[in-house]
Amino acid sequence: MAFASLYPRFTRTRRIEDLCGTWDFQLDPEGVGVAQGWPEAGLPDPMEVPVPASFNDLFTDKGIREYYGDFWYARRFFVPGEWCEGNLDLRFDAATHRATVYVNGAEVASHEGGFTPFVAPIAQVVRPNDWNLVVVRVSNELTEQTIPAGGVATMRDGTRIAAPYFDFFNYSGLQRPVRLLSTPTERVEDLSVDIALTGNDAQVSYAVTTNGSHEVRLVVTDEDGVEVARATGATGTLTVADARLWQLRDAYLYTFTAQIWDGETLVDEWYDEIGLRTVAIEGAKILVNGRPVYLKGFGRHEDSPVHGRGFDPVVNKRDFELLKWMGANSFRTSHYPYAEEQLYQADREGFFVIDEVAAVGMLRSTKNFADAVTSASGATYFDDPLVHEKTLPAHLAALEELVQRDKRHACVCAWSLFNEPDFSSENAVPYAQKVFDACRELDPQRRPRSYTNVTRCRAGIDKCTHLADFMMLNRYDGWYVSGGPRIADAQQILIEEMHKWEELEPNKPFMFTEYGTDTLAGLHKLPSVMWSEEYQVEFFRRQHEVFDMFDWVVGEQPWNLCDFQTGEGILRVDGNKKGAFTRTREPKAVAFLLRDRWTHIADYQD
Ligand code: GCB
Repeated sequence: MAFASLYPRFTRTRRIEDLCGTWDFQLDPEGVGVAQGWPEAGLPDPMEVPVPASFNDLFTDKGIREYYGDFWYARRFFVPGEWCEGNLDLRFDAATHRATVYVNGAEVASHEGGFTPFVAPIAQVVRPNDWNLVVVRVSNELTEQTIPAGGVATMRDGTRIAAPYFDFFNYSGLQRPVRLLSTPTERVEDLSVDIALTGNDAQVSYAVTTNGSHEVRLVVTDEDGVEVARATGATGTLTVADARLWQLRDAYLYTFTAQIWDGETLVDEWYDEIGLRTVAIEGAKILVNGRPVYLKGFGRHEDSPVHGRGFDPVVNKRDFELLKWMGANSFRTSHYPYAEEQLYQADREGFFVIDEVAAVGMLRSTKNFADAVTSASGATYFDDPLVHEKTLPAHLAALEELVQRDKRHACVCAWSLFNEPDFSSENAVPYAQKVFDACRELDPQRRPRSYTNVTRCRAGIDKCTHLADFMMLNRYDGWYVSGGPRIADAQQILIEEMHKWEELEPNKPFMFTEYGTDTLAGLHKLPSVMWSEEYQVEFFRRQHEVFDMFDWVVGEQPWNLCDFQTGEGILRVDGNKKGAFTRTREPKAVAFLLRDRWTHIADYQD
């Protein structure tokens, strides 16, 4: 698993073939693919699709858009003979939500979880210097025992459609790049770093994992390619003297190259770009390099027209430009691990990323946004023994893959272990404790851990707040609670709750990780009414007044950067409209309000 999480790098010893492009695609509603020999023969009646992309919005057919079940991808790929001397792997950056991979008919990998990478070792089954067939069976089904959680609705004619427990469309498919990787037999499989600062120097303790026993070296170069430190041995500490630190919105990255040497012969090398910084919590402050920060940014989605959740570097670039224009310095990867390229971009741009595992929907409800305020059924998610037996292992596995993949990123400054879980029951505590403990064990940098607290579990109801190193609140007072003419009440409700938090969790940093109102771009009203741009502006002004009353509020990330696609329903008009920008990335009035506010709040508060 460790090797799978290393981002593919072309080096003196490693080769990459990009397998993005046109693939065959076929739905399998009856689940007959295996019995009919699709893994060996390929797909009998395929359509063409681009990879990476979500398949849902490519076609004009509603049945395809809403399709729920197994679906298949296939393509041929050429394997250069000289690549067959060492390891050969197919790397899938993401297959949503689970996949089984066959090469030339042989099953070579299967993977659960739609937002983290995995590899299929294929050296034993390929024909060198020839064309080979890869066939992938993917499923987009979800249950209460999967991460994320969801259900299914069966129509009278037997058609099944997704009933996700979350407020975003269940986009699926091969949504991120696929690559063929050639690496030496003996190779670097993992690198961990932990950073401490002493005076102007950075001490980096590191661990390189290889699958062999030859000598390991770690070489560090600066952005000009000048060597600044090196060490020999699989584990150790090295010092970067006079280190230029990675700072919020002022990034600097060193290249760490892990090598294996056999005497004078280079066996393998792999590199990563790593920022030197520390993150800590001290009292009610979040510190980066020992300095208190104020976080400004958004909860986001990987979502855009036609591509769905398909990897899109153009949209990602635009989103970073919007964030910078507004004076933002952070975002949360709501509600799943984002493409690795986004994190590398955040590393380079100096953004503080709250990295979220896809543990969303742990609330007994098929519409968590509607039932988020009060429990509709009374039963809580964590009262079900199956959740502890089956969901917990899936959650821990998803967390392990996330931390393993993202542990070296300077931008990843905190982990979000759940989004809006129903922590109103004592039965949630042992579950949450295990997830928090696992995170601490897995992360060599011991970054702060948290989860977003849902309105339903306001101050005093949530049983797990003691576990969080800092608290993240998602609040919609003024929208789902006391909206419209009651907005002044909403503000009081929030102030009262904040005073309660002050008593319950004194000396702990808090931030708002969601607040917002659905707003139809272009709808104007004087005086404001719900759904108008003016109402969104008024709501934000009032929220900010409350945040500014409490100096232990150390950040604000409204919901959402952009409008995004969701399942259909009477509360959604072609998706969720809480964006500061439309789905096509045009600003609503509130974007200017945020820009004005955030360009006047310093990243560092010292
Ligand atoms: C929430 C969820 C988010 C929803 C949002 C909303 O609390 O975390 O996924 O989209 O509310 O707009 O209702």
